[in-house]
This record gives sequence, C-alpha cells and structure tokens, in this order.
Amino acid sequence: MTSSSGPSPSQSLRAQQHPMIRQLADTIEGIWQQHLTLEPYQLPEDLGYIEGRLEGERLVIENACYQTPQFRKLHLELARVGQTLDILHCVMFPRLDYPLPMFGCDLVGGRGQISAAIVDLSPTSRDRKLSAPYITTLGSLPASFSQPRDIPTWGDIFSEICLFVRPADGAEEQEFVARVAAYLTLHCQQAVAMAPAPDRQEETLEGQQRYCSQQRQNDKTRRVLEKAFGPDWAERYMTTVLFDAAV
Ligand code: 18B
Repeated sequence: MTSSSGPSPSQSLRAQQHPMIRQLADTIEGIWQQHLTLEPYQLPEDLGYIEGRLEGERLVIENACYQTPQFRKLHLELARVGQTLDILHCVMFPRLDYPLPMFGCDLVGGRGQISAAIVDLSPTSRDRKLSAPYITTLGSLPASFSQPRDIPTWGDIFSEICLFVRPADGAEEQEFVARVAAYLTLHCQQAVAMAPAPDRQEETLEGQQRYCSQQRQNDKTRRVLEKAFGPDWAERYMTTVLFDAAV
C-alpha cells in the first residue's frame, strides 16, 4: 500500500474515469466553490492518495476534502478498481450547530455503464423529516428514470426525495447530474442562510451517528475495500474517512 499527498493526483484519475463520474465530480466542486468558503481539511495520516492490492485487483483512491463555516467536512472521493470499476463517493458533514440534512451521493459503474446512481439529503433531526424548503423545492421534480433501484434495508436513513437509479442512457445520466446539481445548490443556499443552533447539537450528533452507522453496513462498499486492503484497514477507513460520526 502506498499513501501520499503528492501534487494534485486527482486530475489524473479523474481524466481516466467514466465521463459521467468526471462530469459529476466537476459539477460538485464547481457548486461548492460558487456557494461556500472552502478551507482545506486534513485527512488522517495522509489518506489523500492511496493504492492497494491484495487479491489481485488494484484499488486507487483519490480524496479531496474541505471544510467551511457550516460544514466540518466536505468529502469527494474518486476510486478505481482494476481497469473496470469506477466510483464517485461524496458526503457533506454539517457542523453540529448546523442542523442540516446530510448530502450524500454515490456513483458506481464500469465498462461504459453506471449501475448505481444515488443521491439524497438525509435528515438528522429527531423527527426524521426534511424541512419544508427541501420538500417543496425538490420533492416535485419530474421523475422519468426508467430503471429505479430498490433501497437496501440499512437505507432507512434516506429521505422521501432519495433518488436511486440505474441510468439507462446518456439522457438519463444527464438528468441525474442535473438532479444532483439541484439538490446540492439548494443545500448550499440553505446552509449559508442558516443561523447556528447550538441548542440542537446533541440531536444533530445523534442523527449523524445514526447516518454513519447505517452507511457502514453497506457490505458492497466494505467488500471492495477489504479485497484491496484487508478487513482491519477497511473498518478503519469506513469509520474515520467515509463515515466518521465522532466529531
Ligand atoms: N457501492 N462505494 O462510496 N454509498 O458511499 N451505494 C455500491 O450496482 C463503493 C455511499 C449506496 O444495493 C456498490 O449494486 C466504494 C453513499 C447504495 O445493496 C459498490 C466506495 C451512499 C448502494 C459500492 C463507495 C451510498 C451502493 C454496488 C468508497 C448514499 C446499493 C454497485 C469509495 C448516499 C447497495 C451496484 C445495495 C452500492 C462501492 C449508497 C461496489 C468502494 C454516500 C444504496
């Protein structure tokens, strides 16, 4: 395994990835830069660029991480397994005095086909409901995806506006990217307009912990990491980089 924070390796992996993954990564970073004030976020022990190979296939991971006044961590990860499997993973962790939902997005694909495209704003409030602006603006967007996918049982953290599909063609890929842009833009606008609510820190922490413990039950993610790095490393990566609830 190697690990380094060398000169902007993310440009290199990004250029090789599935065009929809590349486009979505550029879209997410563009919206972050447009709406938020980004500061660097130091990942533990230089987990910026990582390569692993245990059972044959090589796994390359490139992380981009930021923080802002409203978010303790903005995480965008690009990964490639062997020559075929490309992954985009993105989660925005609000600071505890900002009782905002969790923005999460995952794209998994290879050989020209994206098999899983999911985006959600997942509530962390005790009543497990999204606030009105999210529902009214995003709940009525037209849904014309021809291949919806079933949410696994651990996914009871996701909201009524969760979109989980296998994009059937280029038009559906574009529609999905536009959907992510709409979710993300509204979310950034909500965040910068929000006054901090220190009295809700405990509730927000509980909500983020529930979100992370459910996400860590995704065996499909865990298996990919375990095959390249082993079970201990996979557990540590899932609890400290992908889904760290400890603040
Ligand atoms: N995920 N995904 O991020 N995952 O991280 N992902 C898969 O076609 C990785 C998130 C989600 O049907 C698959 O079935 C790896 C976030 C859901 O049982 C693979 C990384 C969300 C499923 C990976 C990664 C999220 C899923 C199978 C680290 C949502 C379906 C692909 C870079 C906000 C699970 C397929 C199911 C699937 C792998 C959701 C291989 C390694 C933030 C619901």
